[in-house]
Amino acid sequence: MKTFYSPAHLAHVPAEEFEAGRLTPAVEIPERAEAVRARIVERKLGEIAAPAEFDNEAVLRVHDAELVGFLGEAFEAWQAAYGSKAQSALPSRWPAPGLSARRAPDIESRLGTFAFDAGTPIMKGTWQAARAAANVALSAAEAIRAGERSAFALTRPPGHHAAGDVFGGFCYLNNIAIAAQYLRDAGLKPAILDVDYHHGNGTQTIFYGRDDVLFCSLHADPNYAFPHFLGFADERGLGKGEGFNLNLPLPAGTDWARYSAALGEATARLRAFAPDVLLVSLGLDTYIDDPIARFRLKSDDYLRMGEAIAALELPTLFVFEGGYNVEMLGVNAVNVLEGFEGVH
Ligand code: FKS
Ligand code: ZN
Repeated sequence: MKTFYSPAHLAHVPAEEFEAGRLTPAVEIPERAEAVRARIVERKLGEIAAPAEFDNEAVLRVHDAELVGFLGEAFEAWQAAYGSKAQSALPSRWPAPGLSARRAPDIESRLGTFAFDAGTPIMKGTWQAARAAANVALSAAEAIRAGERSAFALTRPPGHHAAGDVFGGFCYLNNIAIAAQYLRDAGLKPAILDVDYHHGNGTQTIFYGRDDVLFCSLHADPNYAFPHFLGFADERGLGKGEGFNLNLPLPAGTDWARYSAALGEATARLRAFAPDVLLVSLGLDTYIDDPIARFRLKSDDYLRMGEAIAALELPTLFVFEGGYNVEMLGVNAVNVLEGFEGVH
């Protein structure tokens, strides 16, 4: 399987996020993608290619120009306001209902109109990294469009929490949604399977009113897990999109027995949709020893996951999302890809 990867992610180095009333060390760090890259080399999974340059058009099919413009200029505005020692722009105020987002007069207020949490810093290299990740996803999508059976977009920063007009959850641009829309615009019928531990609220929102892109997600129940405000089972799509969004929230402690049953439900829905192409939001934070999550999948289970995805017999684009046990991240990610390829 061919992997697409850009070193631009190395310049995006979050230090801290704000949660539970305090700053905690960032977990979405460059070592993550490097661990996966090293394992791909070690296992000789296939070529690792640099992405092509895509212009903003494909990004703007999914994201509002206001968000894209803001992400491109936010860090400079932040430094202009707070000085060159202020290395991370994080919001501290939000226009909750009743307040006017339109009036945000300064950079910190503007940050709060575009970000939905305080865990997604904008640094000097963030925009370049996010934009390169979109190119990585688009290059992998183009490989599939041109006839490849599979491809892996080793994207970082991740994407599935970013919606058309908002960023957050370590995500700035929704890489998988941009890739899915690109394939849709090429005349294909895409379906998205999200196996990250966290619900892909951004991807859900982007396609919520549509019947031409199916979104299926297995994730930790938002009653106890991020993103908290979306991902419930009764969210089934809106208007003609009704029935084209499938959420399968799962309890804390979910192991492979429980998980694979839910995966069976998702694959049944995917089969019924009869897509031309499958895109997988590949998060490995379902792992038993993930530091921020509460599922109990083991490394060998990821081989079975890859096999279950391969059984759909579709051209498949894997897009990297979360997973924070850096030591096992490479093994777990590549196990899905090798399970898919039938190597084990
Ligand atoms: C838990 C703090 C939760 C935010 C978690 C974001 C998860 C991001 C992700 C992605 F794939 F996007 F990377 N903070 N103690 O894993 O879903
Ligand atoms: Zn996650």
